Amino acid sequence: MISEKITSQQAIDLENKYGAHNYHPLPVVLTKGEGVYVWDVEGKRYYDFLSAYSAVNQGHCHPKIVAALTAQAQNLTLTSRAFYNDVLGAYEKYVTSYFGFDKVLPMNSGAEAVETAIKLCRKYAYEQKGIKENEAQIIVCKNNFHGRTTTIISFSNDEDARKNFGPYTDGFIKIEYDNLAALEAALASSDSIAGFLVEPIQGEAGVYVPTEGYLSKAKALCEKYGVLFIADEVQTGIARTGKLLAVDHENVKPDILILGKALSGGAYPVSAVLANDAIMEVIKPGQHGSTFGGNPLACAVAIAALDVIKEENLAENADRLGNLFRSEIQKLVDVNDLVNQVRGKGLLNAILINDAEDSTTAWDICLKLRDNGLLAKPTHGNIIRFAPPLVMTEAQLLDCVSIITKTITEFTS
Ligand code: IF1
Repeated sequence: MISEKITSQQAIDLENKYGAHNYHPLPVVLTKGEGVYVWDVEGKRYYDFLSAYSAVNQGHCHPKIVAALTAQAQNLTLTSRAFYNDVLGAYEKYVTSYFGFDKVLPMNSGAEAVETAIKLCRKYAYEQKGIKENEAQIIVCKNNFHGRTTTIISFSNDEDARKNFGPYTDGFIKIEYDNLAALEAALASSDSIAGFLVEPIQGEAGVYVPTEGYLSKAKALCEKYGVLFIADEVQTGIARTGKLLAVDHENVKPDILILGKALSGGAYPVSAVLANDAIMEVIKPGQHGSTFGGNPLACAVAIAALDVIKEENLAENADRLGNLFRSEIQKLVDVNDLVNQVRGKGLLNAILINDAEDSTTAWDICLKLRDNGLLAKPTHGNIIRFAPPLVMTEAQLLDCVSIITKTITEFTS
């Protein structure tokens, strides 16, 4: 237990010296989170406008989720799946009926759930569709982000994410996002197409919301060609975009649904893959698993986290506040040349800074936002993502709009 208080600089120095440099964090050192707020070690309070990349939709340290975590932690945290326990089945019943699928395969990180969905899709293709073994192809979109394992970065086109991590995993076809003609061409290109893996909104790419109808038409094309529609809702799910799932905006039911992040409200790594029996039953004992997957602590936390989403009407709140946020920030876009566009859905939004992708302007603006009490971080180059916890009130949102407006208006590079 670290007992003595350390300064921000001491904490930064420790991470620099003893930690891998796989991130370039904004220089702020946090020590407490509650609801929409976080505090740094010097006691300064900030609005959190990143929500740990949409893992803290329910707000930091939500009392109901923390209570579930601490209660379960007093009894039983991990059994492995070598034995049954009294929480996993109850969670599986709860989460499958919550999202409307027959079965769930519980994992821990989002990337693990994406990997699980890939394995499930391939196995279904070989054993149910008769695709020749080792020849299954999965269609993915350019500028995707689905995690950082070797297979997942094999189908990334982000050089930072994939360079010098080869040799790469085969079996993926990259197409243009939000392009139905490209999707149909790929679907028709071979009899070995097993699945289409897609983010309903491309988050890391810069919050790209596809054309209205893209998801429902893409699903219809997948049905036409007998290909599984796999929705990666790790970032867009759990009420973030103003509906329980982003695919709900178009009433699309994926064949395979991938969840993570806010499935636990940020209190514990919990991810999940949901599918109906015809697909999920291709996995037999010993063919997939994980030490921590579906552990009692994760299940207790996830039940509480999902309860909160419904009890506090967080999807409706995200929808209403998202519309308010975009309409308010649009007023800034209309008068300030530094901001080209505001885009998003629900409380997953981003602004496009009018500067070169490799400029430091977005970063410098985030440093000023920090000084003004709001934490956000650029995604690619000149795009700043804004994703506060969904428990935000209208008054707090308008306070944040004025911080963003003030910061951008006063910003001189
Ligand atoms: C980082 C952002 C990136 C995801 C989608 C799967 C995963 C993610 C749609 C994997 C994870 C995180 C990873 C984190 C930054 C953040 C992120 F878009 F959310 F901001 F990178 F794109 N599918 N996204 O967004 O889940 O294994 O991380 O639990 O790696 O820098 P994970």
